[in-house]
Amino acid sequence: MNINYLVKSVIIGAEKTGKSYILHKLTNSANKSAYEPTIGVEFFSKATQFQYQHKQINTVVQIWDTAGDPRFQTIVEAYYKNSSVTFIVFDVNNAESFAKCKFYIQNIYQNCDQTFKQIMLVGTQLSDERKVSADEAFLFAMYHDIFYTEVKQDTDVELVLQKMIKSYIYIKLQ
Ligand SMILES: Nc1nc2c(ncn2[C@@H]2O[C@H](COP(=O)(O)OP(=O)(O)OP(=O)(O)O)[C@@H](O)[C@H]2O)c(=O)[nH]1
Ligand SMILES: [Mg+2]
Repeated sequence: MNINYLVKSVIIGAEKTGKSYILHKLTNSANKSAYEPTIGVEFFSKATQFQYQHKQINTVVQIWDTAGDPRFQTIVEAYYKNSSVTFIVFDVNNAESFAKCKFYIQNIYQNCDQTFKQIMLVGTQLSDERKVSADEAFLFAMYHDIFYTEVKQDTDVELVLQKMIKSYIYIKLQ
């Protein structure tokens, strides 16, 4: 039996943490090596399939890529209010970007309907000097009852996406 889903998701986080980079990698679209900040929001879409409880699950995941620039915060908020799955990205080499995750989580919990909402904290590593340990990020995620994963250049980001979609669908099917 095939089950088809459309999943709305959003990727948020401080400026220059690798959000657009992840989405270009996921959708195999050309990414410029020089940093180009996202202006407002940009749309990506990814079809992904997996087996789940002996069923073939076909999903189209809509992903809104958002600007980390605080000038766009109001616009960005409208998008995460309407998404079922939220990825909060920070750079493990940038302590400020990690501190900002607390703001995002509180903002989501205060302003969004929690029904069927899944949140994943994603740590990227854009340089060599680590400022946030995996333990610290993991404990932070556990405290807020959300998932944590780290992505490096060789990480298969489609598997990360699938992991999240699976947990979302599992909750929906209960
Ligand atoms: N070496 C390396 N560079 C990366 C990686 N991910 C992103 N970058 C680079 O880091 C820079 C910032 O990435 P973006 O993905 O544009 O950042 P962003 O989070 O979308 O930033 P805003 O749109 O301003 O919020 C770009 O120059 C990327 O090429 C990575 O895994 N490894
Ligand atoms: Mg961007």
